[in-house]
Amino acid sequence: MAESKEQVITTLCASHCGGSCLLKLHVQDGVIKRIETDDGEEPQLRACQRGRAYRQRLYAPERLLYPLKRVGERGEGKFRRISWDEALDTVAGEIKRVRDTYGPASILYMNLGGDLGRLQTVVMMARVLALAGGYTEAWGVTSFSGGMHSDQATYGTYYTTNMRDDLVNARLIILWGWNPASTIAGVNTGWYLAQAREAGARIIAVDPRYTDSAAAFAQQWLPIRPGTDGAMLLAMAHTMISEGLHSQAFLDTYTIGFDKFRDYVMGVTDGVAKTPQWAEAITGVPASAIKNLAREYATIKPAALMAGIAPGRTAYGEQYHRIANTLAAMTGNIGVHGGDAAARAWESIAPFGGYNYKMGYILGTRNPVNEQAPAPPKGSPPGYRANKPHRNEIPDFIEKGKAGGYHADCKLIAVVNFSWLNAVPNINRIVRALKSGKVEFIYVQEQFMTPTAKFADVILPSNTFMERNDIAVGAGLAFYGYQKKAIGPLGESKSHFEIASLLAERLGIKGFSDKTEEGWLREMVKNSDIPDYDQFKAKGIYRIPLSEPYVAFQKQIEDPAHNPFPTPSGKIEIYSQQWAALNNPLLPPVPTYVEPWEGLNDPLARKYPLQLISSHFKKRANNQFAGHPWLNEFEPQALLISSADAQDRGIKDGDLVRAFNHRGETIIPAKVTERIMPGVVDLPHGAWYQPDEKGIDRGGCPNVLTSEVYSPGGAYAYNSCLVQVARA
Ligand SMILES: Nc1nc2c(c(=O)[nH]1)N[C@H]1C(S)=C(S)[C@@H](COP(=O)(O)OP(=O)(O)OC[C@H]3O[C@@H](n4cnc5c(=O)[nH]c(N)nc54)[C@H](O)[C@@H]3O)O[C@H]1N2
Ligand SMILES: Nc1nc2c(c(=O)[nH]1)N[C@H]1C(S)=C(S)[C@@H](COP(=O)(O)OP(=O)(O)OC[C@H]3O[C@@H](n4cnc5c(=O)[nH]c(N)nc54)[C@H](O)[C@@H]3O)O[C@H]1N2
Ligand SMILES: [Mo]
Repeated sequence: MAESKEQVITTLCASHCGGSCLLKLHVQDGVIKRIETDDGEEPQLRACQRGRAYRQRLYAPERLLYPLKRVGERGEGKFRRISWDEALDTVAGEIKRVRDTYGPASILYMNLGGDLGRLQTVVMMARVLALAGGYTEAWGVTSFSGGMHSDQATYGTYYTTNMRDDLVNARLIILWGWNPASTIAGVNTGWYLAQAREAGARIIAVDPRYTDSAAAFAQQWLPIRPGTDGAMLLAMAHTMISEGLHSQAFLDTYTIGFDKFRDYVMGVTDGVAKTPQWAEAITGVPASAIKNLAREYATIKPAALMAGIAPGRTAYGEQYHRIANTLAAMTGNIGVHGGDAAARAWESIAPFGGYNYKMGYILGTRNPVNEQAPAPPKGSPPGYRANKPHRNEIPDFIEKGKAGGYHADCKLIAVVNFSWLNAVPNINRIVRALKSGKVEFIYVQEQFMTPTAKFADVILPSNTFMERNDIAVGAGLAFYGYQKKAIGPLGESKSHFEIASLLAERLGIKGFSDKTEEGWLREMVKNSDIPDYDQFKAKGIYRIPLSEPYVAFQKQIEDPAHNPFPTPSGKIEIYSQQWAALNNPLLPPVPTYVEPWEGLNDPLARKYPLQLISSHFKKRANNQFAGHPWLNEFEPQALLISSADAQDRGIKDGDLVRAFNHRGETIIPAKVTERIMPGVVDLPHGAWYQPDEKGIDRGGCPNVLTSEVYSPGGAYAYNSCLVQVARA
């Protein structure tokens, strides 16, 4: 038989790094033979190694291609293949049974990432469950609850960042816990940093690790103890105020509450002046370096303080973000080209992004269970509602239910796009709850046999973005991408839209959808900035024409009389009126450094003296690509430990070590390096939890060590975690 001609399909890799990068899929006879990326005119939308190596994820022998039913114990991972009919009848039957016996609030929907498209997302199953009567959902955004809560308090909105191409206009860029060379942070961010550097910008990294971004772009690295960033930023404010470097005119025009903040910084309020010496003792950063950075940030204009979200994933992480916001105001860097509002620096997905794409998730729907509780007071953490447990509280909710004061008993769990037993703190606690026998039915929609999928009663196989149609939006730059179906689905795997439609049918839901997959995409395009659907589909990319890089709050700054900030006062709220009304002493309305738990002053530090952070890893997108042979060869999972700490413990590079605390233990090789500060160890997040027969993790999963205690603003405190390390 003659071979058919090769076709090249342009699509977007909207994987859960949030990159949105262009891929060119070479397809022949229904098989993707080769993947390339953008090699056209600049600015390209160039993909990283993960997108280019996607074939090994797509065609992995481990892909789940058929529905499965559990035959062993929960968690054991023993399944048999069943038909789609049996799988759908079972899942729909269990949803009905649990809803009718216990009420819809007994159905818990656990969902998170996957691909960042507009149609083939977790919204599909949410719609099914909502139309079937409702469901319980968890609150708390793993990535940046702290940053979202703080942005909302200070600026009254989540749309707070400039487009990434505006970085080339900055004269100073501070990479504060921000490492786009690995985390992408929107396609091409590294390229814009490189251009800024070439144009003479000064670039400084404040990070416990000497990151790839620091190595490639920065002139200076300031190592800082995790969770202490607020203290250093306060000391920078102290220097600016003491030396009269702050922009009083900006503060007078656009903000409220600076006087209260100044009193706190100078020690008028609590008798403690937040001097650089004060901060040196807390942060480990020399007072002279803090002073220098304060002077540079106040005098080099424009300056972009890129406030990463990892320092916000700590105990009281929302305070770090609030103080960073305040410094951006003190230096007048908000609403101007080359500046930045110093809001959370990773928010590429609309509707969280800086740029407000005119395209929604149009298949979303209201959840009746949610609405049974009163609307939360303004200023509450994002997603909070009285009848929603925080995602970290789910094990407690499962074990205690109504008897423990929760709104329901948890009887059925639907898991979609969520590697729960890798992604959430204190996995041993979750495993205990899942083995408690309280939950009657669990189904998981997955592409791979994750540690979570092993706990399923039924697994529904979802396909990848190359096997279905979807649309994704740009991250950091203004464009849309059509994710065209390039090949037929592998095995019997199905798209999120198909699975949800089939379940809706079996549940007797009318009005799930009156359109085909393509019909919905057309509808989305109709409501967007894209002029023509068919052209867009054929081309794969639509760039929104902008005469200059989008800058957040430009209107508010240029013409404040007609453009108030969407806060209660209409100004940037250094003093948050909403937080004042919440009256929670742990959420002070004036940006404050609150001593974190599991920091070096915690008594626990005597037993577990090292601070563990878990960075996002270059070769994975969270838990995705974890088993990818090429990427694993490129950089295997290891515990990063400083030479000094390794020497103290007799650890050599490559030795197997135990990292442990009172919550759990993991055994993995050590990577001894000068690229992490003494006192801190890094176990990159996303490696799969692999318990041995004693329950000790052998996969190098940091969440057997992290704590489920969350910050008052809802932030997951992954980076506030004390451990000890020893040779295994
Ligand atoms: N390749 C890749 N890219 C990704 C992802 C991925 O898994 N892989 N995940 C995506 C997702 S979902 C998200 S939310 C983002 C996450 O993006 P980030 O949160 O920005 O990523 P991290 O690597 O966790 O942290 C960034 C840097 O902060 C440092 N850091 C950690 N704790 C502290 C601290 O307390 N203070 C200071 N100053 N620095 C600290 C780390 O050493 C690291 O270099 O990345 C996205 N991009
Ligand atoms: N210790 C520690 N833990 C962390 C973090 C940390 O910094 N430190 N970061 C946290 C953050 S910011 C996040 S966002 C979470 C991420 O946690 P998750 O959202 O759980 O991470 P993903 O890897 O996106 O998991 C999605 C899962 O859905 C499956 N899947 C099912 N259907 C599809 C599909 O159609 N497409 C795709 N692509 N996948 C599908 C994938 O195979 C994968 O197992 O982890 C959090 N966990
Ligand atoms: Mo995230």
